[in-house]
Amino acid sequence: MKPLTSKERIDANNLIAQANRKDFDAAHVTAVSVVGPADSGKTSIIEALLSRLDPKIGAAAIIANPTADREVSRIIRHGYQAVPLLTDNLTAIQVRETLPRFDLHQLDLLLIESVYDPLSPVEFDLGHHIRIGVCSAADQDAKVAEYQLLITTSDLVLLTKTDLLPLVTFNFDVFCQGVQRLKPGLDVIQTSVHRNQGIDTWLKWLEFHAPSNKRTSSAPRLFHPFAKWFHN
Ligand SMILES: Nc1nc2c(ncn2[C@@H]2O[C@H](COP(=O)(O)OP(=O)(O)O)[C@@H](O)[C@H]2O)c(=O)[nH]1
Ligand SMILES: [Mg+2]
Repeated sequence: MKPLTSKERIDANNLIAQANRKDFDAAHVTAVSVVGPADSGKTSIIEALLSRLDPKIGAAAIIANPTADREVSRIIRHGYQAVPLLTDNLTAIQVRETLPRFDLHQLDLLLIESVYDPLSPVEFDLGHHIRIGVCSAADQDAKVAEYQLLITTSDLVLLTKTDLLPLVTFNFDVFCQGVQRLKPGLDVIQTSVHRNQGIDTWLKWLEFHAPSNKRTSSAPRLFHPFAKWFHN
């Protein structure tokens, strides 16, 4: 059989991504893609978010990277379901194959962590509603210029590990200018899981942007865009 061209693969991926999003909408699940380079702090911010989440909110995660089977334990220990996918190039098709493992109707929030590799950014729509681009203060400030697809497809950027800022040459203004050049108006939130900084701001941002107002009036309203997702 003739191998698919790159365009055919992306078209097929995007069709499946639409089917995923339809299923998430039908079950009133907000799907949040969390993407960034390896070691940028993605699992750490997901853990920090889950530890602040109101227990009434049904949440789960898909963790996609070559060592994901070890990383899922970091999510499970917070009491949430997490499914590993051993891949460094996540596709909507792989997400779809994983969905039967979740009871979507019990979920409000599905976090999908995957690795961004600027050299192979092929299938990128996973069927999510919101994409969080993750960059780290341990990286170089100007390197964001190489992360074009990550930034342009993100709805928010988290700059992680900001507790390191006094120790490294990373310039926050240079980083923000790089982000603005790629996608003017995109918000950047600074986070540090070590200092517990920025996590509540991120959670509030998510609460505000979740497309959860699609719940019907008869359905149980676990949350709405202005409801609190986190507990104090
Ligand atoms: N200093 C500092 N290190 C962090 C922070 N968040 C994560 N890390 C460290 O960065 C490394 C990679 O984190 P991880 O969450 O596994 O990254 P992932 O590969 O993007 O999921 C680990 O050694 C973490 O302890 C942070 O806020 N500050
Ligand atoms: Mg991870």
